[in-house]
Amino acid sequence: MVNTEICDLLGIKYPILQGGMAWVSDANLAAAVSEAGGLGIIAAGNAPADLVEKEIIKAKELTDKPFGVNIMLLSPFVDDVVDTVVKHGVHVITTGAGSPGKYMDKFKNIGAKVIPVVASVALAKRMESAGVDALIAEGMESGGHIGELTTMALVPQVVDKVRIPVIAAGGVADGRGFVAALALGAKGVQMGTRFVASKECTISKLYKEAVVKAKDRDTIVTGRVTGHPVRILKNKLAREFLKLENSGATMEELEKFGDGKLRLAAREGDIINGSVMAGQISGLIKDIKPVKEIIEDIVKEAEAVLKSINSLFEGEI
Ligand code: TUI
Repeated sequence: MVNTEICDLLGIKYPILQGGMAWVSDANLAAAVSEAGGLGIIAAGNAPADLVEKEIIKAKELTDKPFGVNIMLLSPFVDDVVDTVVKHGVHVITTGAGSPGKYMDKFKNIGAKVIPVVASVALAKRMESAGVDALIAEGMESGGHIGELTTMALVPQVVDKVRIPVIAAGGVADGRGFVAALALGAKGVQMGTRFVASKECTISKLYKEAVVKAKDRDTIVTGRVTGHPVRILKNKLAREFLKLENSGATMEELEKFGDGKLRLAAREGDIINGSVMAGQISGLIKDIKPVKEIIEDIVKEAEAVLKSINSLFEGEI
């Protein structure tokens, strides 16, 4: 057993959240994670509100446990997605790629817990002042859109500067990472890539296998030039994107080139020309397991890790 204030805040058994990954985190994955005692999260990504609504309805059919929706604040449909989430009284709202400040009143009116993803201490403090319930401090080890700091450096600095609970994300995929996050002062973890390689994840098998096959240095960051750094697995698309970037292509050209590429990889299984977003921890992931096993193995492993660390301190005067 492991119990932190995140469990009580969100009404879940284990303080383990599943990252809201665009084109990946659907009702099926989210419901499986919530059923297994974690917090499943549906990703709105760049999807229109009616699609997000369908997933929310489906998740409610699949589980009666709490689940969340991640709102990607750069989405062209963000206002409609916010209204949909509010209409359905979603329990937990996480946000990414910006500040949810202007939507706070709407979320608070329905009693939802609001947990933005932050990549800096400054934004963490701003979000706390805006009245959010907790924070996800996400390091640059993560897949997808990232900040500049590593989880190791970011989490304790955020923890020291806010009073609300902090959840660590980026580079966590097993019991060791979970314990490390707790040691840094986090009250829970969010994992994305580990849940990509799960049975219940509905994306192309080829995408999952690419994660399992990946080694420690197989991810790369594109988009640094445009100010939208995105971590993906190295492939033809990554090489072409970087070439275009270094040739001085405009923001519009790069955006046009990147458009639809995540869907291409995740849903159509084109892992050569598509954008295979995945974290640095891919190299640690060696199998595709049921979600329940992933969560229970992490908790079991964490207990063993703690015992072995404890033994290092035994025998002291
Ligand atoms: O949002 C994510 N990860 C994502 S979103 C995404 S969809 C996408 N696809 C292509 C290009 C761009 C996005 C794929 N992966 N993680 C949460 C996250 N948020 N990481 C970093 C941030 C962040 C960055 C800057 C949050 C706020 C911020 O600045 C806001 C401000 O006001 O300072």
